[in-house]
Amino acid sequence: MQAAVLVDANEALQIVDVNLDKPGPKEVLVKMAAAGVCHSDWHVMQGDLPVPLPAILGHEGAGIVQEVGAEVVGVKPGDHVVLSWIPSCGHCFYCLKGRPDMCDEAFNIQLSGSLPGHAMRLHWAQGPLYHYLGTSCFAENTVVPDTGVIPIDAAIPLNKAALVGCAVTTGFGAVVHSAQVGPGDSVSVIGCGGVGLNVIQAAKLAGADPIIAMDANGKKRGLAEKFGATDFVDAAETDDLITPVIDLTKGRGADFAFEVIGRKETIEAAYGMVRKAGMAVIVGVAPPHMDVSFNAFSFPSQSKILTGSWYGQSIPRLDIPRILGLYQRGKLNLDDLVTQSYSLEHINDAFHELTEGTVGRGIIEF
Ligand code: PAD
Ligand code: ZN
Repeated sequence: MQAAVLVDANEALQIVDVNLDKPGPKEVLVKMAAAGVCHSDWHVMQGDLPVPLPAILGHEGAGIVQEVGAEVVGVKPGDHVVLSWIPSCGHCFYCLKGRPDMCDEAFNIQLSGSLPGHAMRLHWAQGPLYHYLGTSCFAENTVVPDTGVIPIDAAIPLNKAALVGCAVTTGFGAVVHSAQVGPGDSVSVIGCGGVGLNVIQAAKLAGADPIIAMDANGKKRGLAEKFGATDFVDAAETDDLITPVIDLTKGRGADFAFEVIGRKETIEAAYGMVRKAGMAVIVGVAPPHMDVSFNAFSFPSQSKILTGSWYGQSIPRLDIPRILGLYQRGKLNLDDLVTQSYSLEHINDAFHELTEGTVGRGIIEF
């Protein structure tokens, strides 16, 4: 089958023929229909997120089950599924605590580049070929753990459902689970890409007002407003993102700020633009060696909450169908998120356009 392989950081993806084993007892073989192009894959391609290479990237996908292992329950061939890049085990400390986003087994899968039990189902002529986040969906087919497939209503177009595998669930959950934004709360969102637009639309759904969107690409204004932004700050025109937020929030600062890029300056700005006892939520993924700096006196004296959000602190098996239900009833917009679609052969163009900051979400259609 054809797949996009990353051999080494700072190289283009190679479209090559690879082999895929049959699924193990608790694994599922999925024929991919669509896969979103997320900045997290780009971080890996840039060498900013170290994972075992060579690997097949892609972690935001949907497809149709072809084959299931002997011990799989809950999905069968023909089912339409969204892949979850946190295939939470259900029995570790964090799963039992109701925090499957922090699942130990899912973290081990991420670090090892394999499936649970160190299983490797991908091979190519050159030697080992690693899995990525247990999903590896930049390929015509993939084998994933049964904990990483979420069955969905077959009436939902798979090229829309794919986005719920990462961008939508991450943005929605950051607002609904991590921050718990309520009606009338003021929200600022730095970065209006695939994930940031979903922070914006979830904030709108929660009743937030104002919703202040910020992006270094002025062309994002239209998309941000379409998804619910009440105000837009063009970050290319100012180094000071804090003052506009103070001005738009009666001189106080935002109740909630979301950083959805992963840069030092914008993470520090997010903390700076929330009011006393407000909350800054860092969604953007920064390189592991990067540090940020905050004024120490402000911690006790301003009592701001600084936190992060990983996969929207979601429970994928509950949240993915919940989000798709909101889409089906017209309350969440997935249709306008996809601004470009590409064939697998053109995946490097998709990443190029992602870095230009012009796309809502680019998607690979198989
Ligand atoms: P994207 O590339 O679609 O969007 C990033 C946006 O930020 C673009 O619109 C850029 O124009 C804008 N931008 C870049 N630099 C600046 C700047 N200095 N000031 C203002 N705007 C700027 O990315 P994405 O939405 O796919 O991902 C965004 C981040 O979220 C990225 O770091 C990704 O790795 C991370 C992510 N986190 C999780 C999680 O679970 N926490 C999940 C998925 C993605
Ligand atoms: Zn992602």
